[in-house]
Order: sequence, then structure tokens, then C-alpha cells
Amino acid sequence: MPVVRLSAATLDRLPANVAVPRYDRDAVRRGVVHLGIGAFHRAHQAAIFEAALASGDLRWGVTGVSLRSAGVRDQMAPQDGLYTLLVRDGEGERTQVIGAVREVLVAPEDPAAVVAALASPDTHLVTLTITEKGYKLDRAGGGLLRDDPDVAHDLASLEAPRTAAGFLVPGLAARRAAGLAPFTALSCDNLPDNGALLRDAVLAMAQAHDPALAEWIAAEGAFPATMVDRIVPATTDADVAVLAARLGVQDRAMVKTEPFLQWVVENRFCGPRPDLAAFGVQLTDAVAPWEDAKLRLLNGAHSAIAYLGGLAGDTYVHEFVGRPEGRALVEALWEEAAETLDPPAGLDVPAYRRALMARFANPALQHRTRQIAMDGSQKLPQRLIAPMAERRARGLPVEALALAVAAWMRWQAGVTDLGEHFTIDDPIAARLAEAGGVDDYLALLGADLDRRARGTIAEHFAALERGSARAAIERLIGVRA
Ligand code: NAI
Ligand code: CS2
Repeated sequence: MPVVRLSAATLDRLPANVAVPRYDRDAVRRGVVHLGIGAFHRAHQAAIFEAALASGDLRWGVTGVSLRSAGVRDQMAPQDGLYTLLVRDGEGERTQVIGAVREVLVAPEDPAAVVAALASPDTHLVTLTITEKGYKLDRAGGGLLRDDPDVAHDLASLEAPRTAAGFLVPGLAARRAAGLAPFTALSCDNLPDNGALLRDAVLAMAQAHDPALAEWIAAEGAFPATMVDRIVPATTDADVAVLAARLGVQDRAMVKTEPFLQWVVENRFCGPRPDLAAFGVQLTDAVAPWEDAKLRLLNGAHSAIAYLGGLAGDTYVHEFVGRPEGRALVEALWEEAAETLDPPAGLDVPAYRRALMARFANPALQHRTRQIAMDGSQKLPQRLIAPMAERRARGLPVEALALAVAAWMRWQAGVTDLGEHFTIDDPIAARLAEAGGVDDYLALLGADLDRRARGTIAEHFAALERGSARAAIERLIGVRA
């Protein structure tokens, strides 16, 4: 029997407790182009645009773009762009079908269609979740990674672009030629000062092709910084099967997440936007203090859990914080990281830490340590190295941060403490495989740390190689007690 898929035609078969779009989807305009339509966009920004549509402001439909593979388009197209957002914690579950995504384009199949969407007079916002590595920035030297083949391709020709900046530039050029304002481009990746990084990448790309266009973008465009937060684990086949049994139709584009959602956006737009504040978005002049707190507390602890827990054999985040010594290690890391923060008014750090621990402990999320361990070279600088460097500049010790960094180095051996082998998933995996020790690894991170910090990392690294992650954690907790 053929599997019945979620679609506009099968919406009315869903159980009554599933929320579905009540607005006229055919009347929706496409005010948003999203680059990198993975799980996170569908659980975060799209949920906000859905709220705008549900409020009656029909300008904020989304054209999703995959810059690389056709996977998400192939999941969503047979479903008329509909997908289920499953929000769950240990206590309950909320199920909502989201209708905001009106179309998914696959850039390599039809790059001109992506440029046309960016150039459309209806488009006012471009959001991006292309992962940290998608910005193609040179972590050690600064600027664009000019020897990356896709960057080199786009710097030479924008006929059929390959990179995010390579698409935004012809989109902006077409808008300028048509007398339209630029769109506001919102990076929603976990990078500090993500707006400035995106702006720099776009200006460098524009400069290579048309300096006058670069000037126009610099003067008229807007690249607000954003802090985004919602834990969105990758969907598994088992998740799809369980939901299908509940809904009576199959949804291959479903995403699962937690109740928490935060989006802090720098209040600097160059055109129309939804009434974001009405849908829970915080607009502010200063995103950096929010971003630093999130990157160093949430993401820093996540990376520590990914490598230490991964080495110890933990499949999921909640397993690690389910053990007293796991929680103690996270608290020790937070003690060190918190002292480097300048918390924004409105952020109560002790309460934030308590809430984070509860979020990590959510057993219903099934957030894999391996997912977080991916792309460590792109994540560690802002999550762990920056707070370490700041502490050392003030003469402060860096034990827990150093253990987390050492665990990432030990992870590069590709084998857990239980003898299980795995493949390193990182854009610079080949260079990491050639690294000869702590100094080589730090150079690949672009990390400039003093002798004491390097020495502390080296001690932990040696202990992890000799012993195990569990023993190293116990030693650190013991030392601190
Ligand atoms: P995902 O794996 O579901 O989607 C990743 C998207 O990025 C895909 O569209 C993929 O094609 C694209 N991508 C990957 N490498 C790329 C490259 N080199 N160039 C251009 N595009 C590339 O992952 P997910 O969960 O959507 O996360 C994406 C990003 O969103 C994260 O890296 C992070 O920066 C941000 N984020 C994710 C959160 C989460 O909990 N999943 C929460 C907060 C932020
Ligand atoms: C995680 C983040 O995968 C990772 O590296 O640390 O994606 C984390 O889930 C989000 O930042 C939560 O907002």
C-alpha cells in the first residue's frame, strides 16, 4: 500500500490536537528567502514567520534554498512545503503543522531561480543557516577563504554561484539595477558578530566583481547581528516512523525541538519586516553580550559534553548531565566562562545556567553528542578558546576550559575510550589528521594562547591519551572540590 504523505490534501485527516495553518496559504507572498533550509530554520525562524502569517500579515512566506543537496526539497515538495514541528520536553508535547515554506529551490540545479528569488520585489528579508563553515572565512588569517574552490569559483564568475555570498551579490546587483532597496540579510548561525562576518563576506565578493555595487551595499544594505537559540536535533527515521503512527500520514520533513526559543536581533533593517517583537523576538542595539553568553555557556558546554561524553560512550547529551560528575564538570566550565561575560541587562546568569541544565537534561530531545561534535574546528574558537584567552589575559586559571579543548584534540584520534572507531566530520579533517600535537591543533584553530594555557591543555591531553575522559573529569572535579 502506498504511504500517504502529509500534504494540503491530507491536512484534514490529522488528529484534532494537531495545530494546522488557518490562513490562506495561496494568498501568502514570499517576503523571506532562506539559505540553508536545514532542521534549525524549520524549528526557529520559520516558526516566527508562521506566527506572522497566522496573525494575518501574509507578506512573510519563505522561499527555502538548499545550497548543496536536493534532500530537503525532495522531502518537502510532495508535501506542498508542509511539515510538522514537534515540540517536546519530559512532560508534554505540542504538534504544529507549519505552512510558511512555500517552495524549496536547490541552488546547484537552478542557480538563476535563486538569484531571481533574491531579486524579487516581494523579498525583504534573507535569513541564513549555512553552518559555521558555510561562511568560508579564513579563521586564522581573516577574510574569505580564497583558496576554497567554491570561493575561487565565485570570485572569478557569478554566472552560476556556489557560495552564499556568491548568491547574495547578484541578487543585490539585480535589485540595484531594478531600483529596489536591498534586502536585510540576517545570519542565524552560531558565530560571534555574525552580521559583520556576513557583511564582510558579501562586500569582499561584491568588490571582486563590481566595486560600485560594493559601495551601494555598504551604504544601503543591512546585516544585523543575531543571537539564535533553540536546540534542534537532527530528525531520525525512527522519529518519522513514530510521528507517522500518531498522525496517520507520513511527514518526511518533520523537525523535533524543545519548547525554548530565543532570537535576539540587532535593530537595523533596511526595509520592511514583520512585527517581530509581537512574536517574541528581542530587538536590541547590542547583540554581542547575548551572543557571547549563549556561545560560551550553552555552546561551550555543548562542545565539552560532545567530546568528553562522546569519548566516554554517551550517545546523548542528557546521559552526560544525568551523572553527578557530568553536571559538576559543566558547572565548573560555566564558572570559568561566566567570569568572562558582560551580561546584558535582562540576563540573569545563575537563572540562565539553571535553565540550560534543565534543557540539556531533557530526555525527550535525544540530542546526539556526535551531531554537536561535528565541525569542531569551526566552533571551538568562539566557544572555548575566546573565554580561555580572556581569562589568561587576566591571569586566571583555565582548568575546565582546557579539559574541553584537550578532549576535542583527543577526539581527533577517531576512537572512543571504549575502542569504538568513528570518522571525523570537519571541513579541515585532512589537516587535523596531520597535526602533531597541541601546538599544531591550536594553530589550526587560529588560537593565540599563552604558555600556561597551552601547558594546561597539554597536561589534560596527555591524561586523556593515557587514561579516559571519565578519569579526567573525576580528576578535575576532585581538584576543584
Ligand atoms: P542541518 O544539517 O539540518 O542543515 C544544515 C544546512 O546548512 C543545510 O541546508 C546544508 O546544506 C547547509 N550547509 C552545510 N554545509 C554548508 C556549506 N559548506 N555551505 C553552505 N551551506 C551548507 O543543520 P541545522 O540543525 O539546520 O543547523 C544549521 C546551523 O544552524 C548550525 O550550524 C548553527 O550555526 C545554526 N543553529 C543550529 C541549532 C540547532 O540546534 N540545530 C541552534 C542554533 C543555531
Ligand atoms: C550545538 C548547537 O550542534 C551544536 O554545535 O551546540 O547547534 C546548539 O544546539 C544550538 O546552538 C542551540 O541553540
